[in-house]
Amino acid sequence: MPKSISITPDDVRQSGELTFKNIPINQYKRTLSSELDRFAREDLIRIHRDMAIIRAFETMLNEVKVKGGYHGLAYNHRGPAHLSIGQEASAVGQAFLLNADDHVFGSHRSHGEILAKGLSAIEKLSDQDLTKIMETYNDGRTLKVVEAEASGDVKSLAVDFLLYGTLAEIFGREAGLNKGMGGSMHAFFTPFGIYPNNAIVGGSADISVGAALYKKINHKPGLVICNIGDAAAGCGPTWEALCFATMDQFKTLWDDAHRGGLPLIMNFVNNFYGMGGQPVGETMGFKVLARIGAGLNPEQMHAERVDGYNPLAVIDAIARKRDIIARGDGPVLLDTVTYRFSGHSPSDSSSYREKSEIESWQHVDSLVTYKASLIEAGLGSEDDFDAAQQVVDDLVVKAYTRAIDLDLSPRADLFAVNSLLEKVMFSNERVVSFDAARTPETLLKIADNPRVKQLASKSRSGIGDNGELLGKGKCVGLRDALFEAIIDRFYSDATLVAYGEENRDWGGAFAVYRGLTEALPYHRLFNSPISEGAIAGTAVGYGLEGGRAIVELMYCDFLGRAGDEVFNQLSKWQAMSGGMLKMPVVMRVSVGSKYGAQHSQDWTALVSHIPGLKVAFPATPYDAKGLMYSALLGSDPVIFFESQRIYDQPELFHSGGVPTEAYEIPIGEPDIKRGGKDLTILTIGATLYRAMDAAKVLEDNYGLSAEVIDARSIVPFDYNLVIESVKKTGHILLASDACERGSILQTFAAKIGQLAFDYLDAPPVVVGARNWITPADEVEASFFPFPADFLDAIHQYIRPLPGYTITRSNDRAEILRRNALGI
Ligand SMILES: Cc1ncc(C[n+]2csc(CCOP(=O)(O)OP(=O)(O)O)c2C)c(N)n1
Ligand SMILES: [Mg+2]
Repeated sequence: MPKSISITPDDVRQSGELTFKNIPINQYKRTLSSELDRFAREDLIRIHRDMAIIRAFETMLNEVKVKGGYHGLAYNHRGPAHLSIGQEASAVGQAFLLNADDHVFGSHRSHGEILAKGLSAIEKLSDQDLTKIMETYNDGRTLKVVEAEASGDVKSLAVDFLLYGTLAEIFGREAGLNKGMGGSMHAFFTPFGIYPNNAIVGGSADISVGAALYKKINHKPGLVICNIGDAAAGCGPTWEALCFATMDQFKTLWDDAHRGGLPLIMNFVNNFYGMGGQPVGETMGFKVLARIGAGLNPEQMHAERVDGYNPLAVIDAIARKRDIIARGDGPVLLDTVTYRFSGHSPSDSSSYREKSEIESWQHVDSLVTYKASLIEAGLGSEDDFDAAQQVVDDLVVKAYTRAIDLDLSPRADLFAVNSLLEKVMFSNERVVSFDAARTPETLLKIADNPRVKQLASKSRSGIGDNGELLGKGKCVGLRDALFEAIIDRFYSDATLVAYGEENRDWGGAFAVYRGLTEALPYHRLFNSPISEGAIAGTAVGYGLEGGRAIVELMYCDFLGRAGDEVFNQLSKWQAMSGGMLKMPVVMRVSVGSKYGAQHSQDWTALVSHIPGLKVAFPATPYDAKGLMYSALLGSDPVIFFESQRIYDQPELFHSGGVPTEAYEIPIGEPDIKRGGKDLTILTIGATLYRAMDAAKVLEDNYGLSAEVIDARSIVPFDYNLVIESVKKTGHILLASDACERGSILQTFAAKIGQLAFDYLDAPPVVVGARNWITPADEVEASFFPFPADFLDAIHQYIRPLPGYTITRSNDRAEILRRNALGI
């Protein structure tokens, strides 16, 4: 909270009333004939064509799913098809005015939006641009299929490209828009401004906010539209996204060049159903969805209900909302009324609605009513539209015939070594700046930074000239080392932003960012709401748009609050895009120790289990700085664990201490912290220091030399160093502060057992925390592994220590007893 905002009792204790503005509902009153002065005749006709294309495309898919083929050609599409038959006008109306710079995100039901946005972009882009896009995208693979029989102009070819690319993607073919790795619910095509569609209900909400944030911070043209369903209004992340999007600071605290609301239209595609649940009358209480705007900010997000069965009403709304955004008064909220004739999916038997209800909407089918108004306005005859329909049907048949042909449209060979998915799970690039042409915006020279100056007087090493341990206050600690890497990167990459809870002014919850507030303007370092989902989700949107973000969840215990964003979004989009997107997002999370059950868990296993995330956990200042540099120079999502136990830990291992200059430690390389020949101890995180203590006891009391290896990274992880160590020692113990059951160390142990079986004299043993809640700090030794636990495990399972007395029995009977109890 900045000091400039003062809370006074006189202000906040005053009595009064809060008033609301009226929220417009379906206020568009014009007829098509009265729009002839605002629209070109061919545009009005094209609106109908685009709706007809979507209808034909979705009808084809419905037939494929229900009848096992289309146009006499059998095909078994095993994947999903959430169709939008009936919803065409809302998609085409929305896309009509948009340019390729305007980015549209969507839901599982987005085929129609993809086609509408694509058709609109094709209309607006020059032939030259279209040709370039088609020739370069996916190395020209998609174009190659459609250009073989091309006969028309570039725009016609581009329409073929769009239909085929979308369908090939739905059918999982390598020439699809995302090389078949996205599929029906996730397909997208960024050159036309079609951004990721999301199978998680409400999943696009916070991602879109992040995309709008990217545009705003980096002065990129265009706006962002988030299309989510009406039932998504009940999702927590949607609310977090709305809160994040409407933060006051955009319009008050950010500097002149960046002041103003986000360029975002949060559009609820309101078809009045979830799958079968009904937000109005059953599962929600708002009655009219647009009402929710009233609770978000004084502008009520300019909320409005618009008739999505009239494409012209939607165009009118987009035009007006675009003006609001252009004057810096966004974001805006639309409640676009529509209805799907089709089921939730083709297997839906519509048990939750009356046939008469569907028929009442079919009665006002926008394709029929809009066509009637075109004819009435003299823009065509029935015969003209019949002929146009034939052209549309032929387009869909052509796309279908090509997309089902396995010779023309093969799937990626995922059995091959170095397969497509192996290549796109991570992008593995080193990128100094995602906008090298721009000078990073900062407030003072790095040398003038008060913390940088303060650190200049500290010892870089925790060990003095005579080998003595120096006091922590005198040395550069782990939090300082992180700060040095982070602040330096802010002076090299203009797109880099940091945000999260208490990031500004407070200096980050654990003071890693102290000194950053002085260095960075608001738009590069800001406080977010307490919205872990939105912190993660907006970073996903920011990253996939082309910027680099470092975000913080105070405690890794809060990962659950950002579960979907971390597990399904951050980790997935590089691969689901077929390698078209990058995700340069570093998420800092900390592991606590003395704050009890909900603030002291090591959840490395959770994120390490999810394919698509890199995971690092340094335990020394030297490693922390080098790994942070690598994370902030990479192009992949990194979950960066830090232990609160050791934030002030000086460097004890690297000779010379923490270098002042930049250096990188590759993510994935463990490091020997103590050489030895009798036993290997592999640790993750702060457990390193307790392993060092145990190693000393082993040396002093039992004459055994333990080799201590610090994992430093978890994903990726190069096992070679550990295997080499085991070859020498024949024994390995693995330790971390994570609960032992399901710990990532169990995977490490199994792998080492498998790969180094011939060299091991005993199976690898994992020592972790008990499978309990984290108790009070005073009794933490009963929970976290301490040196005595290491010695117990070594004595009982690795090699007996002469004369050793067990501290806490952990024999076979005891392990069986505890496991039978689930503890
Ligand atoms: C988080 C989450 N919960 C549940 C589902 C299963 N699901 C898929 S679509 C859907 C209904 C979504 O309704 P709405 O958001 O209104 O979109 P619509 O299907 O009407 O287009 C549900 C419950 C899901 N995909 N994601
Ligand atoms: Mg719905």
